[in-house]
Amino acid sequence: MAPPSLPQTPTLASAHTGIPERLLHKATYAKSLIYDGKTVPDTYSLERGLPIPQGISKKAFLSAIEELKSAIGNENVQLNEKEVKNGWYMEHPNTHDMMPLLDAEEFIASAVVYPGSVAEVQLIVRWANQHLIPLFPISIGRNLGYGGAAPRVRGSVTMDLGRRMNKILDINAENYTCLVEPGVTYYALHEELVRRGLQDKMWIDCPDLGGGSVIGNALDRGVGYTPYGDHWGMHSGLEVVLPTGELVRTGMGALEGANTWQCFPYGFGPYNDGIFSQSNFGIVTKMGMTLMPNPGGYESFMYTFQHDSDLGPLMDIIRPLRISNILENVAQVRHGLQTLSVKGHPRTKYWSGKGPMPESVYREHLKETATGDCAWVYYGMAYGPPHIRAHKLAIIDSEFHRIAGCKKIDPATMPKDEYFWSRDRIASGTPDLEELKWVNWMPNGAHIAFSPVSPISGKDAEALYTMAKRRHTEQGFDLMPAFCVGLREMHLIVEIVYDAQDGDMRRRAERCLRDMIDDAAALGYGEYRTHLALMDQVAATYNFNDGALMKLNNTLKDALDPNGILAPGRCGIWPARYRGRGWELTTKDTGRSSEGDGVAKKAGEVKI
Ligand code: EUG
Repeated sequence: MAPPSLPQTPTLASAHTGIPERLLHKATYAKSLIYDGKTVPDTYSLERGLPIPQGISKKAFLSAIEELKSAIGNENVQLNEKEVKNGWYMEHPNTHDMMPLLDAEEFIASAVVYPGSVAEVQLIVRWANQHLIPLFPISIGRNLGYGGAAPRVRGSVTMDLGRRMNKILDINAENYTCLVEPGVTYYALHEELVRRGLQDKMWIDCPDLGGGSVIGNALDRGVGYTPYGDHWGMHSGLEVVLPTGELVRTGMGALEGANTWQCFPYGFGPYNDGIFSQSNFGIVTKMGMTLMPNPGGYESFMYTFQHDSDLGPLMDIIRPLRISNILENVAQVRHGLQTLSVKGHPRTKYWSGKGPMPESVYREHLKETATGDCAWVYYGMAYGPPHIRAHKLAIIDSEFHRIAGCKKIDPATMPKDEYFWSRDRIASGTPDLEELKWVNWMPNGAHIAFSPVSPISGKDAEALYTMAKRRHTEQGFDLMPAFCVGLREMHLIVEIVYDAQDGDMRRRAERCLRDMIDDAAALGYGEYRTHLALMDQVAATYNFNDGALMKLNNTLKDALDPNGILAPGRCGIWPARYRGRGWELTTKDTGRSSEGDGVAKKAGEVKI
């Protein structure tokens, strides 16, 4: 057990990143499990000192920082020169990636700035243009598994929008919409619905963990588990500060005085929102989001399947049911091993051998759990009043039972603290913290995701699963896949859990991820999202017609950000000043530095 001296997790009452009071006991327990598994102190000194971005002298950089301090206040600009702290999910750093894939001092900020208004965001952007300093905006910075809060370019100044811009600007109970600032988390939005007595009327859609920014997650095209699980698809309206400092509202927000900004996403003319997601073309300062009406009842269900080889037939059964909305939500089809790891214990509790845990070992342990011995688990939900649910559940039950050995687990048999109930909360709009527990699989547990997209088909699921299994076995990792089933596609999520302090394991994790990305591309699959270190490689797999898509992105980048100050390298998009200087990290570079050889001296010609 962890020492009782661990400080209490901040709650929403004291921090915008905090945990809701109702989940405090869970946070306390999760934190103790994580700190039990840490073998090194949280805080470490920066061996390489203040990370100055390339293209500016230390003297000029420090003088620019002084200038910024006098413009927005000393307390709103912090240099990152001595030491950093890793913490854990609920007390995460905004200076670097606490789950590094490369050396911990590669993806790291030189300073963090905290704007308090849109005008200050504009001021900071103009300052960055003037001094040619790379800026990396974050909302909350909990993009964990994909780089967290870390900038792609070493020494970037991180703009932490969330700390001072975290208001829920509007909840419209007639239209079922809201308008939020970057620092609003799923936890905070949900608590506000409860506080206003609206939770019975409308739901949010949240990811597995609720600490992320509603804006940040949608911009990275994250996924949740109600019928509103496609977060980007469910947003309506953005307010954006462009890299040159102009302020834009998209969709109906462009019409002064419109009351339709959160009701109709498209407005008039080109639909521009897309260029501000997974990009470095602007800083989103407000976003509209739709809310789901309470469907008048809901019911989670869970089915288990006995054989690894049931995966293909199951997916072919799921596809027509999902497309016709008999299966209504973004469900997860999880591997048995992941239902074991989410109990929160180190893998050594079950097995202490090297390499992947043998199937016979984890299946024996699964016998003791609520799922029982199985290869796959389907977690889903039916919505609506009882007679509507009964109709759909009957179809699902007879279809799933076409697979021999399929079992429906009666929810009434599951204890209150069983993981099933966490899926139940999430699929009904109540954010949770349970999912965090599998990071304890390894000491100093870190995770990086491989996230390819495929049609909902047995052939595709098997091809990806077989490939991932081969690469995991080669590098000695346990394979814990989960398929998140969208409407006509599914995201396979393979989180490699590794010991962040173990250099050899980190390099094997990188090798495994890079091999899977290449293998997937050779089979025709691409990732929907990826870690900072892998963005160049993933972007290069989107290669139709001699990389025409990246040429278009580059054209947009140069037009919108002539000085190349905004999040250089994010999603593989490099500004002209960086291009052709070896900044791209490609498949062969495992373990190398993240930096290229300088930046062009001359900035763009546009005056700011
Ligand atoms: C998860 C889900 C994701 C993702 C990363 C992690 C959680 C897995 C559906 O998207 O991108 C249990």
